[in-house]
Amino acid sequence: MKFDKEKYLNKRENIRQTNAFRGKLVNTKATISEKAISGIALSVIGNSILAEIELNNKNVLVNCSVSGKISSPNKNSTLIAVGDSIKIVLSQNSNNEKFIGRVVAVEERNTKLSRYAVGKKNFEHVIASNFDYLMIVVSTFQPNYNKRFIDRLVIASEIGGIKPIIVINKIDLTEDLAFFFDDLKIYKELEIPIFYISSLAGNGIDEIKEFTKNKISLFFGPSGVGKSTLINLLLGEYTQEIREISERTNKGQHTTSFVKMLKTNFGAKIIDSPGVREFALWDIDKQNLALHFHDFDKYRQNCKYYACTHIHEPDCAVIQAVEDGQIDIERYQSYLNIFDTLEE
Ligand SMILES: Nc1nc2c(ncn2[C@@H]2O[C@H](COP(=O)(O)OP(=O)(O)OP(=O)(O)O)[C@@H](O)[C@H]2O)c(=O)[nH]1
Ligand SMILES: [Mg+2]
Ligand SMILES: [Zn+2]
Repeated sequence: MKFDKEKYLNKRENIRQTNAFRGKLVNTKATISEKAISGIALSVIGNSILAEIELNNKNVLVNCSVSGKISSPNKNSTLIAVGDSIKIVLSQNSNNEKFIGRVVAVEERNTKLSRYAVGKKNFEHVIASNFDYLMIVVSTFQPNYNKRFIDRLVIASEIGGIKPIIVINKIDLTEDLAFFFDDLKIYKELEIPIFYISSLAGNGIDEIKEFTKNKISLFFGPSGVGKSTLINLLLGEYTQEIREISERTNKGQHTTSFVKMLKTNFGAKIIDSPGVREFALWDIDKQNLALHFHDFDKYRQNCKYYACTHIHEPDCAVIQAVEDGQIDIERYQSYLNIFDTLEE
């Protein structure tokens, strides 16, 4: 793979800003100014937050900063994530032309997608909050999908209280769609909706529009699967003023470098996000992992040991079901895989 310097620098800058940001103090007891108004964070880049607020019965965007202590119920967690409900004190800039805001508080998150923060012990990295659907976007080929990734994200969505949806993009790259239907059968059995689409040829886009209407959906997945291409189709002509540095300098690369919420003209709110390679689960341990594998549910109760981990214990009904072909062997592989990466 070619080294992409701009992408690297963008990424490094984001990490630097995020780390600086994490150092901010959280004050859970602060009294919030009566002047503060409510808003939603649409993008968070380091210290600068783009928020949507209601002003004179109209929704407007306002650039905000964070300074000093902010009141928040979330400890050891991302201070402000896209989707967060925030409280803002407004003021006008020096020319009295434009409103600017200062974030003074963050509210409790209803739903969220969280991962274990990279390189930081016991710190929750919230990718986005207060949304409905986690659209797990993968492609048929270029890059090939990986079911271990899907399994992790299905668990993360359950932990965060979000409904998982699988989106298989780039179906134009295969002539054997039946293979994918068969390979992903287990997720259908788990009642996870699956969309087969091509953002290049336009297949399945109307179905995605219909499905995401009046909902807030985070599009999440590995780099290059086509999240932004799909999102651009959903946005159509209607674009919002959230530009990326790389788009502005127009170097011809569109790799997404930060999370941002966008509005469509058909009533869906869409969150685009940078591609991920690894995803360490947050808020789960070895003991409760199996509870998130619902295809194990009907066997688990027949294990001989109450605290069976379904790995080495004798008379394990889950292992028996795998051997009998009743549990998908790849799901069991995922289980083992994730089990190994978790704390006791
Ligand atoms: N063949 C084919 N190519 C596609 C399709 N959708 C997107 N692509 C191509 O895949 C490449 C990556 O697309 P992006 O939309 O930038 O992917 P992304 O998931 O947003 O990537 P990151 O922002 O890096 O996470 C581009 O060259 C797209 O033209 C599709 O349905 N079929
Ligand atoms: Mg992208
Ligand atoms: Zn067992």
